[in-house]
Amino acid sequence: MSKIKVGMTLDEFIIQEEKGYPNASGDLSKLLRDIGLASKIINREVNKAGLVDILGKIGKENIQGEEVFKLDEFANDTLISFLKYGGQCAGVASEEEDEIQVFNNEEAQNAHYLVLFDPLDGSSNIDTNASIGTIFSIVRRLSEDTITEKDFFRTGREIVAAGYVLYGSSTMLVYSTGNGVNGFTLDPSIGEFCLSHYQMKTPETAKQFSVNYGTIAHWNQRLKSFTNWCTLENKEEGTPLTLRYIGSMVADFHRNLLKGGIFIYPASPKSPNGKLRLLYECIPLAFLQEQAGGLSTNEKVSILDIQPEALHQRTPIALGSKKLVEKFLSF
Ligand code: P6P
Repeated sequence: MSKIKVGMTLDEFIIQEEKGYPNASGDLSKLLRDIGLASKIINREVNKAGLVDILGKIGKENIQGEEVFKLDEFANDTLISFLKYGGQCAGVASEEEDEIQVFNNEEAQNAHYLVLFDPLDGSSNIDTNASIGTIFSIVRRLSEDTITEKDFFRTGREIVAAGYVLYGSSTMLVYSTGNGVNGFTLDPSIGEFCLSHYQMKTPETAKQFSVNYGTIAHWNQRLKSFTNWCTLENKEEGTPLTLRYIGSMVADFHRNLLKGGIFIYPASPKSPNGKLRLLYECIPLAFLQEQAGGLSTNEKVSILDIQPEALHQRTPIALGSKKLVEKFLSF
């Protein structure tokens, strides 16, 4: 009888899960705990953002050409600090860092894992109190030799774990190590993430879709035909669907993961590879989506089969309920 029960803490869950792998060193478990701890610190600042001088922009742009908010920088620095000194991580790739960060401190010398993350996705929503999130994926370093970008350029089939933290009406950590997706809700009264969503599965079909209609002028025919299908009155097809678009990928993704749906961010003439980053946004969320029974695509292949070639490369993406992604690809 599994000792997994709703309400157990993240640490207790990880210990129980680890028992299923007698040869596990426990390093990945410790790394997941470090990420959980860093996210609690980030959560504390996100939750009081309106009260202290941590809102607003810092007057610089990141390599993406996007305005950097104070909370972006705080989240990035917090994650790097916990990972650098946690002893399980040998280096990181961050949306906020131009280059990979290889750790040379003593604690990181024997670390086997690398972490790729978007420290605070949805920054443009920070000042309006909409949900934002941290997205991460974990890979093993290729060898004990010097770490290079190639160690980070891994397909979604090679990652060891992926997850996100959603700073919303409640704060949730959702992750997978390849054996299903589990969600933990932060209980502020004890400061612990507690299991609230065991073995999350995305419904095969659903009544909602998520796309920014403001970019319709640049859509390809497939997206125009699919969204037209979504809005038709057709009982047999189960349409029309409801449009839900928050503009914060983690929040849109999390809703679809739970309720079913499809999220689409297409390519456009301005962004021929779309806006969202492959390594630390699309691959981790596609990994979770496929672990939860859904599908992901760049309109040619699964997001998990794209071979990364550049640290901040972007990709068009559609992911969500299996039948809705299949319908999208059928046009
Ligand atoms: P648009 C937030 O800035 C983000 O990177 C994702 O979280 C979100 O899905 C997307 O951009 C929204 O982009 O162009 O619709 O505002």
